Amino acid sequence: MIIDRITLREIRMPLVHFFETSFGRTTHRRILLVEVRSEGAAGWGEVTAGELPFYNEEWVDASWLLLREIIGPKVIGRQIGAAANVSRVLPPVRGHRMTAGGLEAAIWDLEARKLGVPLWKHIGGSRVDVACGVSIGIQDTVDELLGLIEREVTAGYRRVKIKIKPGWDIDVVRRVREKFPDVPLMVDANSAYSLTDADHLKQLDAFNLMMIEQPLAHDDIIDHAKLQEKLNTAICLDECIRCARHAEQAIEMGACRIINIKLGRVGGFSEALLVHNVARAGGIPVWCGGMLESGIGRAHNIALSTLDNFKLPGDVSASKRYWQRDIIHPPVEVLASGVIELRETPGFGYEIDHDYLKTVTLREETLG
Ligand code: OSB
Ligand code: MG
Repeated sequence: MIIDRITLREIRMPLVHFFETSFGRTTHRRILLVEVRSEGAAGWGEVTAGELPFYNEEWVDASWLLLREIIGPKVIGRQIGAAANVSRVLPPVRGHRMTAGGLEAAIWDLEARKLGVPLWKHIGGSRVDVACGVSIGIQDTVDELLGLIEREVTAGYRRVKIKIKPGWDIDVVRRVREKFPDVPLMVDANSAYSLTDADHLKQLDAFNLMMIEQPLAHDDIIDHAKLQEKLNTAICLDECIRCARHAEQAIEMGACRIINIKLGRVGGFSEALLVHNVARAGGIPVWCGGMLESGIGRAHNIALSTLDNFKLPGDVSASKRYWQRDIIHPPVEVLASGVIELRETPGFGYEIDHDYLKTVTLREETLG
């Protein structure tokens, strides 16, 4: 394939409900979208970086520059081969995997559309529906949190994840468990603790949690291995796993029993497939993480979740939990049984609502 043009668009949309993690509260999302064009066909991807470099080192403004100045020019007008090989033709940028991953995902979408097949089949997925969980942020009060959990469980979601941080952890989980003794429940700390908190975190063993996600530093697999030895609850790594080699090392060290795969964090579908395969070979189940995506990134996550080792419900939920109106049509919907059904439409499977997209676009630039 030869990429003729790349169009970058930055959109801004308010979240239906604020989302708070241990590193801060988000009320609006600024999202960078990547459209690639080749011989009249289009493919779309989403850069999952946040507005500020707090989840990892990436952020929207840096991603825009990197795509415009460094990555885009290396791709436009060149024979790039198959989508599976794109990472090999990109310049050797260290890190910034979400940025490259947004472009890589767009090229997979383009290739699937050119072949006339749904993206999920094109990457080798086999599930015809995917199980959904919800990620619920830190709230102002525990009562508000309990109300939100009630609503999501009633809607059919198959597991609940709540965000924790020092001061919003053991007592909150205790109250959630009192009200919902049987709900499949997990917590995500987004690196808010250190190994010296091991005894404190050990108290979470009392609540029959499915897992505790990324309790320690974003780049520290070794300390997670030490912590996992002390906990009965499974550790799930998110931030730490940026490539398949990290997954191999984490598994070898016993740093986790579950892995969250985020398409952007690992740099796109090719690396996500490798992480998936490494985990499967090590007997480690995976699930698909989310980054408060618009419909485009959401649809890519749904496709990824059809791979066979995605054995646990992911943070892939309905558009309406995030957006009053999504930029895709139809919006992503979750059935009362807690699943999203896959579509047969070529590519990522949904239409782009171009009219609405225009109204939320802050800037747009075409390269090539
Ligand atoms: O750690 O999984 C995370 C959102 C922003 C940054 C990090 C994370 C999250 C989520 C939200 O948990 C998942 C979603 O609903 O998209
Ligand atoms: Mg996480």
